Amino acid sequence: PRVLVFDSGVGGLSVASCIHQALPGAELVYLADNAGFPYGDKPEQVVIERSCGLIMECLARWCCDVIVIACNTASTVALPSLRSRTDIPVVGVVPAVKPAAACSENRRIGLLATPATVRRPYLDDLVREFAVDCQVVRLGHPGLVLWAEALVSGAEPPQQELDQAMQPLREAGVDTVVLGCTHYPLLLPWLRKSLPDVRYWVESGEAIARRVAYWLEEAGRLPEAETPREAGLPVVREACFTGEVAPQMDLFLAEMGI
Ligand code: DGN
Repeated sequence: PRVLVFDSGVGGLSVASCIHQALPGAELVYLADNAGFPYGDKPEQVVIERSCGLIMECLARWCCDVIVIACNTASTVALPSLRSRTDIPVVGVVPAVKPAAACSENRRIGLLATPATVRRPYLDDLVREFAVDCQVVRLGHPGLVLWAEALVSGAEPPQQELDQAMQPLREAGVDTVVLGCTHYPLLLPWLRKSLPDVRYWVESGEAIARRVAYWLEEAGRLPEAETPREAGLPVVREACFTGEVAPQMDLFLAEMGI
């Protein structure tokens, strides 16, 4: 089976890595619109047109069994349009508010996402539905996604600036943080330093991997649990970037275990 994983940049690799761990027998095609990065400050219509257009082009080249929009920002706006253009199951990401509410002991949750995602009304619905008894501090920071992307070129995130940005979450004393952007798991070592009292860091990758497994099973394409990949076959069958790629990308992929 083959799974198409899409993001505006390298953030979706955090999701690809979870899919690979859960389904080592599945082949991944990674598509990144890094020429259009970042999506967080683009008008909705632009995000819809770019992401759907690119995914459809990629599907014309690679037959895939499931499509994953591994980008919260695109998932919030592009899912209906993409689903109307293809019969292939599409899995989107939503910030993991529900699992976070299940973890939090002091009922104080921080939600980190792009400025676009924290503004979307569906987030209010998620909080109302799953975390109504929690104080949810939303932080839409434009820098985080850029720092995560710069990791590919070997640039360390500026810890002091990050510490400053996390101040509202520290002040609120949150014990749980939702990583509501697929780039953010890449920043975890630095985020942990900034917020040492946080006990639970919740991302969406594992839930997405389960959803992918569900659709593969529905299609009778689920690889057997212990199917090892054939030796020598790359996990990412093809990595398509719309823009320039840092020379260290291969190394970065290897570090992520994909
Ligand atoms: N990885 C994308 C997300 O989950 O929202 C980043 C969006 C962006 O390009 N800013």
